[in-house]
Parts: sequence; structure tokens; C-alpha cells
Amino acid sequence: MANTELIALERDERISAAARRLSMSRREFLQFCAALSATLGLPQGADAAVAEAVAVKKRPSVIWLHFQDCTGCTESMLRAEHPTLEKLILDVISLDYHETLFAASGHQVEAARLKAMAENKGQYILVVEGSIPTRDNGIYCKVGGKTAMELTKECAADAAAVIAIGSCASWGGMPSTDPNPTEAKGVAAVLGKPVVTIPGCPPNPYNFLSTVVHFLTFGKLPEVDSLGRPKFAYSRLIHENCERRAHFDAGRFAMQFGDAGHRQGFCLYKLGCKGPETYANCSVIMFGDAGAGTWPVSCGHPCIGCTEQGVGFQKPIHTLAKLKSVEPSAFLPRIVEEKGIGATVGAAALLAAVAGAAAGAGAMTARNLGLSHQAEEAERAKQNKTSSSAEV
Ligand code: FSX
Ligand code: SF4
Ligand code: F3S
Repeated sequence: MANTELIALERDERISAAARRLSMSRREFLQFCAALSATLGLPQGADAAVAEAVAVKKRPSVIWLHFQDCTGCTESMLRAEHPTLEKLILDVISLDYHETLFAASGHQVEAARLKAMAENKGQYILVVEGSIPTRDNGIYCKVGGKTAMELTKECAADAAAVIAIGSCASWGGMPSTDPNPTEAKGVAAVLGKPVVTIPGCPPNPYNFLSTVVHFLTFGKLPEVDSLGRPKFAYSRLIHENCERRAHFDAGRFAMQFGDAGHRQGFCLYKLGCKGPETYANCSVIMFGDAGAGTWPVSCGHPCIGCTEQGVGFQKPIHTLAKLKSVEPSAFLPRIVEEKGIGATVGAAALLAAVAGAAAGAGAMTARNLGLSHQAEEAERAKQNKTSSSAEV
């Protein structure tokens, strides 16, 4: 954001009111919006639009359905700390139906859902948490006398957007693990059409918030990949932005939990880390806003690929990961620098500050949150084309 815009926004009473609502200073509020803008990979200047949207736009009504899951998606959203992310989420959206968070129950709460859907017809966001059992007409998960399948279809019919939060809702997640007794599926499979997916078990609340803020600011959902995942968050392999990557490149591996290599922070590849085949931004934005070190690999546990269908909960933990790309680590300087796209260094540095990452490395990794799996997407599209022409 240019200095003049920043000064104008700092003087804007609407910004002050929003900051007061969130118990933040105006500067903190603007920094937070700049960080969201950087997470979204928006160009310079877009942070002003984000701040204005968060401060003044009508909060979209959200209907949040809950099916086969552990409630970790909701928990991770509410446990986010600095600067009170859960407050911001609840300020940005109007959560009109959520079974776990509602004080009311029974008919009262079902009436609230129907009322919110009728009043916001065609405008509400449907968020689904948890997988949907499909065996025996879905009788293994019922809420208010309706199956999860029925509720998903009913609520999706008049929604402006459908977001599947967590791996369970995205592709079945943990409940769909073999032998998948309830034939648990994700939302897109049940609706028979693509939806935005924010996989992760649990998913990162920043990715949910950034998706909603994108919708609020621009009136549309962010660009997604072929699996419905927002590209701003799922375009890079964990392995490309991992703090242990230098050890991988140098061939220094932990061979056993607790051995000398493990204690020295060596690469976890030989302990089964699935970072090389998992697309997500955990290593960049981390979890819980508690500062550095708050993501699995940093804590010493291999990434299990929880965002990735076919990897998380499917591949045995100690199986070696497939090395999907030879893309150099994002910690290495780029040889060619594109101009005018992605987050600016300034915005990225703000993100790093908010995430508690080291400013230099954080700025570089955020700036590099580009499109590493473009090639893979192109290959997938080619295969789809070949298979559909083969079917003809
Ligand atoms: Fe749990 Fe959510 Fe995992 Fe699933 O997150 S954290 S089992 S993705 O649906 O509650
Ligand atoms: Fe990091 Fe895992 Fe890659 Fe090693 S294999 S660099 S621990 S993501
Ligand atoms: Fe999941 Fe791996 Fe991130 S296990 S939380 S995708 S580091």
C-alpha cells in the first residue's frame, strides 16, 4: 500500500470503527489486511480494497454443516490466537447456522437454518465440515431427521458458493480410509459438481478466512486448481518451502525418531515425510499464530500429507514419499524475477511478521508462493482430455 493510501485509510472513520470492533489498533488492522492480501498473492495496492471490504461490506451469511469429522476444522478456527483470528472470522462472516457453536438446539436451530437460507437466498455461503456417508442412502449420519446427503443437496441448491472445509469434506479424509465402512465421500462427489475445497486435517484457518475475504472483496471465489483448492494456498509443495530443505539437498537425514539427526533438525524424508508430494502452505503461514515452529515438520514430525487425497490416511506413515518435482527450494533466490504479479516484498514481509516467521525468509517464501504445479495441472488436463476422447 502506498504511503498516501495508508495515511488516508488510517484516517478513515470506517477503518477505525472496524479496528475498535476487533479490539485492534488501526495500524494492526491494516497490517492484518495487508497480510491477508499477501496470503492471497494479490498485487500491490489490493490491501486497501481488502481493508475496506472487511471494514464496511455486509457480512455474508454462512450456513455451516457438520458431518463425519472430529470438529478439528471448527476447533482450529476458534483456537487461532494473535491477532484474534477467530474474532476476525466471526466479524467477517455472519455465522447463521453452526451445530457446534449454537447455544440453541433441536427444532429451534433447524428453524434458524431455514430462516437464514430463505432470507439470504442465492447469497449465502455454504460451508461443509466432515465427510458425507453415502452407503445405504446415507443413513449413517442424520441431523434433524435428514441425512447428510439430503442436507448438503438442500443447502447447496440456493447457495452463492459452496466451500468444503477440511480433508473430510474435500475428499473424504479420515472417515474414508479403507475399508471406508460408510462409503464416506467429499462434497463435490455428492453434489456431482466442483466446489472450493480447503483440505487439511485440520485445515489452516487463514486459508478459509482468505477465501472468504476474497469473496467479500471481489464478489467471487479465488482461482482454484483442478481439485478445487485455492491456488494461493495449494500451489506449492511443502517440500519447496520447508525449513529443513537445506538438509534434504545436502543429504542429511534423521533415520530414527530421537536419533542425533532428528535432534539436530535434519530432513525427515527417511522417516516418511510426505512434504515432497503434498501441496499446502503450512510451512509458510503455520498454525495458531503462535510464531515460528508451529507446523508438523518444525515440531519434528514428518508431514503425513493430510491435505492430499491418496496420500494422507492412505499411504503408510513410514513409506517414502514420491518426489514430485525438482523445483528448487523457495529459499533459494530466483534467477528471473517477474514484475507486477503476486505479493510485493513489503506485503510479504508483513505476512512474515504476522506469522511470526523470520522476516527475510518469510518474505521470500511468501513472494515465491507462485504456481509450482502448473506443469502438473497441465499434465492432468492433458490426461483428462485423452481419457474423455478415448471414451467418445
Ligand atoms: Fe477433523 Fe474437520 Fe480432520 Fe476432518 O477437520 S481435523 S477429521 S479434516 O473434518 O474436524
Ligand atoms: Fe522438509 Fe519433509 Fe522435504 Fe525434508 S522431506 S525437506 S522434512 S518437507
Ligand atoms: Fe498436513 Fe503436512 Fe501440513 S501433515 S498440516 S499438510 S505439514
